[in-house]
Amino acid sequence: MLSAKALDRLCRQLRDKAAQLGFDDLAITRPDAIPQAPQRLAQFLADGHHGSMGWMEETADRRASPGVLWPDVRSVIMLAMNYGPAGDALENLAHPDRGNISVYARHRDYHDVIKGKLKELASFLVSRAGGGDVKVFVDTAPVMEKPLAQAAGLGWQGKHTNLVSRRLGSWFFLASIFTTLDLAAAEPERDHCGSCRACLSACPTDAFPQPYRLDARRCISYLTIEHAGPIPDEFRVALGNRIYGCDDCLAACPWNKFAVEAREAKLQAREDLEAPSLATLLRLDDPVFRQLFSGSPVKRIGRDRFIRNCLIAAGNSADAGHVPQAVALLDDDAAVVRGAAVWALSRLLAPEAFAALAEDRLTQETDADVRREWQAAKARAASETR
Ligand code: B12
Ligand code: SF4
Ligand code: SF4
Repeated sequence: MLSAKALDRLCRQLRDKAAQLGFDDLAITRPDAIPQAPQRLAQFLADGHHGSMGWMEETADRRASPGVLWPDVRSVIMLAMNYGPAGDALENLAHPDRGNISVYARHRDYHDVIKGKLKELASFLVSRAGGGDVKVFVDTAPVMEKPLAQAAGLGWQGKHTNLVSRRLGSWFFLASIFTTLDLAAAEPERDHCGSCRACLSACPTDAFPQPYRLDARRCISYLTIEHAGPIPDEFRVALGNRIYGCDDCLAACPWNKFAVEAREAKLQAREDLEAPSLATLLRLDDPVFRQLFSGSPVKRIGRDRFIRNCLIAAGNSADAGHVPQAVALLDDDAAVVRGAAVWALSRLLAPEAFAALAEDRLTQETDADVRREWQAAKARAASETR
C-alpha cells in the first residue's frame, strides 16, 4: 500500500510520462463513478438507437459497468489525444467534385497510434508503483469511454453526446487504462453547454431525438461506416459528399475556439485524404482500395461499402461527368454497389435518358434489392417527366 505522498508523486510521474508520450490530458476516476450509465445505455438499446450494431447489445452488461468487465479494477485512468484539424474541418463539404472523409480518418488509424503508447504508459505505471495489474483499452473493449472521461474530469458530454474539453474543444480521442492500483480519483467535469444548441441544429440528418441523445440509425457516421446494406433513401441527399463519417456536430461547437492542431504527426491529415477526387475514388478496385487506405481506418469498411458511399456522393454532385463510371458500376459484383449506381444515375441523367436505361437494364438484374432500386428510381423519373 502506497502512502498518500507516494501516490501523489506516482500520479505526477504518470501525468508527465503521458504528456511525453503525446497524450494531451489524463485524469483518474473510480470504476463505480458512472451509476447512471447502465440505465442510459439500456434506454439507448431499448429504443433501437444502436441500429445494426448488435455488438453493443451483446456486451451491454460489461459496457455499462467497468466492475463487471473486470471485477479487480480499482481505478480507471482516462486519456485524451488531440486530433485537431489544421484548418476548417468542413471546408471540403462545399466541393461536390471531392469526397469528404471525416477528420478522424484523414490519417493513421488512431487505434494503432494510441495502443502502443497506452501499453508503454501502463508498464511505466506498474514499474513505478512496484506492482499492480493493468488492462489497456482504446475503443477495443466494451467500455463507456465518454461517461468515464466526464467522471474523471477530462471534459463533459455535450448535447451531441461526445466529450468536450474546455482546453481541447471537441477534437480528441479517448482511451483508458484499468488498474488494480488504488489511485486518487478526480472530480467530475460539469456541463458547460448552457443554452447553446449549435451542434443539434448543425446535424444534416436530424439525428438527435433530444439533447444528449443520439439515434445512431440517423447519423451519417453510422450510415457511412457501420451500416452494411443500402443507405436508406431518406438520408441520401443529406449525405452530400460525406463518404466516411461526419464532423458537422463537432465542428459547430463554440468550445473549439480553444482547439489546436494535432501535435502527434501520425494524426495530422494525409494530403491525399483531405479532399480526394470523387472521380478517382469511384474507379478503385479492391487491391487499389486496400493500398490507398493501408493503415487508415477507412480500410475497415471495405471497398464495396466505400464505393457505395462514393456513388451517393456522385448522385449529389450534379456532375454528369460521373455517368460513364456509374454505368460501369451497374455491372459490379456487389449488389450494394449496383443499387447505389442506380440511384446516382437517376440523379445525374435526364428523366427520359434514365427511363431508357432502366428499360434496358432492369430485366438483367437478379438481386431483389437492386430491382427495387430500379423500380423506385423509375417511378421517380416517370413522375418528373409528367
Ligand atoms: C458506438 C459508437 C459510435 C456510434 C454511436 C455514437 C453514440 N453517440 O453513441 C456512431 C457510429 C454513430 C459513432 C459516431 C461517432 N463517433 Co463514435 N463511438 C462509439 C463507441 C464505440 C461507443 C459509444 C457508446 O457507448 N454509445 C452508447 C451511448 C448510450 O452512450 P453515450 O453516447 O455515452 O450515451 C450517453 C448519452 O446518451 C447520455 N444521456 C442519455 N440520456 C441523457 C440525459 C441527460 C440529461 C444527460 C445529461 C445525458 C444523457 O448518457 C449516456 C451515458 O453517459 C465509442 C467508443 C467507446 N468505447 O466508448 C466511440 C466514440 C464515442 N466515437 C468517437 C468519435 C470521434 C465519433 C465521431 C465523431 C466519428 C466521426 N467523425 O464520424 C462520430 C460522432 C457522432 C456523435 N455525435 O456521437 C469518439 C469520441 C471522442 C470524444 N471526444 O468524445 C469515441 C469515444 C471513440 C474514441 N475512443 O475516441 N460512434
Ligand atoms: S456526426 Fe453528423 S450526422 Fe452524426 S450526429 Fe453529428 S452532425 Fe449528425
Ligand atoms: S455545440 Fe453547444 S450544445 Fe453542442 S456540445 Fe458544444 S457547447 Fe454543447
